[in-house]
Amino acid sequence: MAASASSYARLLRLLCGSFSNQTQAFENPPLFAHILVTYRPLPQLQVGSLLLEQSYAIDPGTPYRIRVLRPVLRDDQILIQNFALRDETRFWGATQDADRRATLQESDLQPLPGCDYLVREQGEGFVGEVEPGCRCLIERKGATAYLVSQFELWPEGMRTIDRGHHPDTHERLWGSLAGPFEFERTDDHSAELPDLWIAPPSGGVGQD
Ligand code: CYC
Repeated sequence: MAASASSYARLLRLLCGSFSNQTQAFENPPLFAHILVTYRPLPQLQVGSLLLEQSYAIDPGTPYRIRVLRPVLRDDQILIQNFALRDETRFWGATQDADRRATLQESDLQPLPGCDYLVREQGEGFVGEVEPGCRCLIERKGATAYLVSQFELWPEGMRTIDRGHHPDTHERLWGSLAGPFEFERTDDHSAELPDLWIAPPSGGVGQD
């Protein structure tokens, strides 16, 4: 199904929030660590740019993953581009610090080729997976792996599963053994989205 500007805006709104898997982590230690995930808009960057931090709840100021994610609408398909950050420690904790967030510039972004996410609407939410081709290569603990990843997002929460596989043997090298991380939404930051990013297209009728 072709995506529209209104579904693009809905994805941005649903992503902009804070999420926690506290329930899952408390019910299933030690299979699931307690993880916090926050996405917040970066209005000074290109349309759709969101700062993402993932951290352990015991140490929220030291994210194990900080990225810029940028949903884009291209040829009626929603993609999410993923970027790493140059000297990323400068931005640790910036999802909770508006002043520091405002210093992040387009020149701080490093594209992660092969790591675009393909997204489609499903019911009240969205589902997606990393683009085909096994080209999203990640160096971790001295080994290169390609990413296999899926997510689901809906108004109350988010479910994600990320795994790294060996490029030749396809053996799983890292990632959850016990299935997806189940996050509940704990906060909504969509009010911080610039109006221009989520405005309905001008011209009205027939565009949607
Ligand atoms: C890596 N997770 C990645 C990568 C992508 C995503 C694209 C590879 C590129 C990168 O290094 O950033 C996931 N990107 C997404 C998702 C979307 C997207 C889901 C849609 C919104 O645009 N990931 C989890 C768990 C946690 C985890 C909570 C425990 C396993 O969702 C970890 N993801 C994780 C790790 C990496 C990763 C450890 C590798 C990053 C690295 O080692 O540098």
